[in-house]
Amino acid sequence: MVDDARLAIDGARIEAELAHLATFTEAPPPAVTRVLWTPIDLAGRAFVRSLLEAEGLAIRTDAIGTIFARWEGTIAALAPVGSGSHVDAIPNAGRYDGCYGVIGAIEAVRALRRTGFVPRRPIEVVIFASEEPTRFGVGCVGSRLMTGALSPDAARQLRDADGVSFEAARAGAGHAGDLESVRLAPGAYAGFVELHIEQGPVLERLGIPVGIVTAIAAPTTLRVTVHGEGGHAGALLMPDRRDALAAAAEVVLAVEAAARASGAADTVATVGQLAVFPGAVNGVPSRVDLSVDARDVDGARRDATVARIRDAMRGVAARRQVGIDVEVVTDDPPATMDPTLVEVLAMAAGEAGVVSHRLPSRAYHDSLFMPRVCPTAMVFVPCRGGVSHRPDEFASEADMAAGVRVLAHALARLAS
Ligand code: HGY
Ligand code: MN
Ligand code: MN
Repeated sequence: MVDDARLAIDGARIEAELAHLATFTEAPPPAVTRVLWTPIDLAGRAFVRSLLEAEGLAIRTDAIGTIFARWEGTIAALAPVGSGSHVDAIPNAGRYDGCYGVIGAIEAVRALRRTGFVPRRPIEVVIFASEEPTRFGVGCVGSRLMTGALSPDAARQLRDADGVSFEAARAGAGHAGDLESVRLAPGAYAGFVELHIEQGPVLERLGIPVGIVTAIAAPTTLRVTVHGEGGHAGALLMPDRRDALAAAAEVVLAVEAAARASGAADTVATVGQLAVFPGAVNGVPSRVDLSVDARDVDGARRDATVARIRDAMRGVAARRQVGIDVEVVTDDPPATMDPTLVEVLAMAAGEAGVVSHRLPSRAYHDSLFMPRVCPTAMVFVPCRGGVSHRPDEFASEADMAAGVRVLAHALARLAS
């Protein structure tokens, strides 16, 4: 444990480092777009790596670019306690999602070292590769490979929208080594705590600066292709049409209706991507590719929602005489946070003199997969209006410092 009075958390430095990290973007500020293994992504990761090097941590990178920075403990043989998150960002996102958990973990380590605290157990900052599904359609590829939730062979099958294979993109980013080496050995971590913005409105509405996550919702992600029949927008008469986009429009509304029909606030479903072929003003669409992301903290309820979506698609296909192909891209169970770690976080919040509140995470994180290899928990801070995955995403310096303070106390407890 550490004396809270000696724990100096520099909120201004957290904000400044997040502001600098946000300059590594393919989108015009204040938007942040940082897609896996693009030059911008690699530059952003190099900046974060420089912060870890400045702190004198021992750094290694795995075969897909996840960065591990270790603060050795007095008993090096003990498994480390880890903390970290991701720095990749979906198109037109904000600067806090993932990045706050990385910069915050670094600030927690810096603050602990300044108190003279000496960990028995090593502490490791982890910057996962590929938390967002943007490039290869699958989220958390790094933590999936680390925890066995995705096989190396399945990863090798992944291709991006330009047809670039996972392996070609990985090599292009300068990452060597076989994918099998990414898998963590059993017991690789004694525990893992991820710091993150809530990406929802609960903490702000309650006026509480820190959240302790109890469970993480998980998505079923579908790739849907609607096959109709194209034709001339003028000459093809309405009774003869099998318009793929009109059918897809019914699918989009059915996805929304299926989530609402669950009657639970935690059930959500989204069609975030939709591509029309041939995409001509005067051409009847012959094919539509769309994505479905259906989530819940309750696995059975989520699966029932997906079943309703599939039923609705079968109905659309029959009524409109179109083909609808459905590929399951991800279908993971939700995760429950480790009860012991949850209590450690509650005690850490007490030591930090910070009011905390327990809540589920409706966004997923790498901490959805880390429970497969070690006890895992998360610390949340509020984000303004509950907004995330948007350029106006915002977390206050005071709340961010409070979250880091709780994380620092938790790491001190877990590493002692
Ligand atoms: O989609 C999510 O929940 C996360 O931001 N990848
Ligand atoms: Mn995200
Ligand atoms: Mn995130």
